[in-house]
Amino acid sequence: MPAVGQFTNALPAYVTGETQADMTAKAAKALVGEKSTMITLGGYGGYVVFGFDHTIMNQPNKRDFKVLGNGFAGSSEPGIVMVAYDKNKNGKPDDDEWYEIAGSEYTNPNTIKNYSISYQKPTEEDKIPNPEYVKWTDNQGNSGYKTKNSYHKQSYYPLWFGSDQLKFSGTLLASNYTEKNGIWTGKQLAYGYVDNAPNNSEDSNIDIDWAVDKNGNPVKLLGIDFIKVYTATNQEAGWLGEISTEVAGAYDLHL
Ligand SMILES: [Ca+2]
Ligand SMILES: [Ca+2]
Ligand SMILES: [Ca+2]
Repeated sequence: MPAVGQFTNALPAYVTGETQADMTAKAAKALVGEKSTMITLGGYGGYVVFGFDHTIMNQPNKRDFKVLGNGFAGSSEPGIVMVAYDKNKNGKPDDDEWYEIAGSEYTNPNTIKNYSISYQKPTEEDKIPNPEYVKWTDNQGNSGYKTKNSYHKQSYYPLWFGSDQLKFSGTLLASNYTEKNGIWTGKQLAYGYVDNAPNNSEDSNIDIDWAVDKNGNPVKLLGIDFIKVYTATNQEAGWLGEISTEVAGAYDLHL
């Protein structure tokens, strides 16, 4: 379920009449297998959940898995990772099986825990560009707009979703993009995020030992069976559009 974004309904492509299940199948086709391609998560909170065909073991003192994105120096659109170990072996990630990976910004004073945001479905699609395209409000008393740009003309609101309000919650990281002379640069975070460090970098590898519970206490997991990734920042970066995490598959570093 992506949030509002300039590649929503495009990566993967939505065709009129398709359902959430159809879109999930398209996302799976993009992410699963050796020849994976990208999906977009849109703005803050947009997410994807996927599982593996085996448990990725938590090896001591080693990073255990990697989620692929398209980050490179100056283009970091961090996504937060949640992990689940299928403790009750029912083949599903149950609510009480999820833990957050505490990346480098987890204890940053500018990080907001228990953040939530709501996006209102747009009523005007033909006005392009539109700086006041989709209104959002959050639980911190803030509100603003997601913009529509001239490059991407389709609706940025997930059209298969049956409600006029999209709501997401989680941890919010501080905006990491800055502009200088018309050039937008996204500062790379140290570790623990998706679509942040390049795929071929150690910095994009994740250690299951970084998992924490709701109170921030470290948890000892034998391994993980499921991953959730969601866009961690709520930022519009001028002509670049919204900052949105891309995901292009994942793998076990021990195989
Ligand atoms: Ca480990
Ligand atoms: Ca990206
Ligand atoms: Ca389970």
